[in-house]
Amino acid sequence: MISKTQSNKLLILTDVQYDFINGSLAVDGAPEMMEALAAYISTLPAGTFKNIVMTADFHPWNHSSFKESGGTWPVHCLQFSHGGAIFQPILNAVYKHGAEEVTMLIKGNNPAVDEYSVLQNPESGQRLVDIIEENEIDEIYITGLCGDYCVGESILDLVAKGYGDKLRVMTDFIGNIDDGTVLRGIIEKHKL
Ligand code: VGL
Ligand code: ZN
Repeated sequence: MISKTQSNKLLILTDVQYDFINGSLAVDGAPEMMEALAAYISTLPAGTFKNIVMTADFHPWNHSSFKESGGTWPVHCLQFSHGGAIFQPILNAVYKHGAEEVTMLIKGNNPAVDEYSVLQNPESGQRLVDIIEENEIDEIYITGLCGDYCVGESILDLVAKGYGDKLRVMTDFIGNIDDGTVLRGIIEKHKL
């Protein structure tokens, strides 16, 4: 699929957190898919990705997206909880990969706002843009959970920032809450 070439590659692993895999907001098929993603990263030549960014939903206990606070979701990805932790097989694969830099970016930390896309978080969004620009990234590979929310919204924001031509959407490693319709719609609409 991906070879180590001269182009500077960034891998974005979106919200590969236990609550979306086998916790309170578990996505169908996510355990197998995320194991497969970890295995895939492990097979790549070291340093295929110059940069790896891992995003994390990082909610305070009273986050407005939770049902008990008037939102739509069950409690998930509480700050520093097990459910909010990064799936260990992926973390292991990432740390062994030999990227120049691995960066953790949080979002959803403000109780008043939901930030599906990492670019909606002011600090993390700016950091991601800086990483893309400073490393002269040519290709942005995006994976993770969930395609119809956080991955999809991040794709839309990256397209809006002008990075559509660099985007590579790895649908084999993106789990969806719906049947994939939302993500397919985004990919088709923006010709990704
Ligand atoms: C997400 C629902 C609520 C996601 C985050 O990561 O896609 N979905 N919070
Ligand atoms: Zn959330």
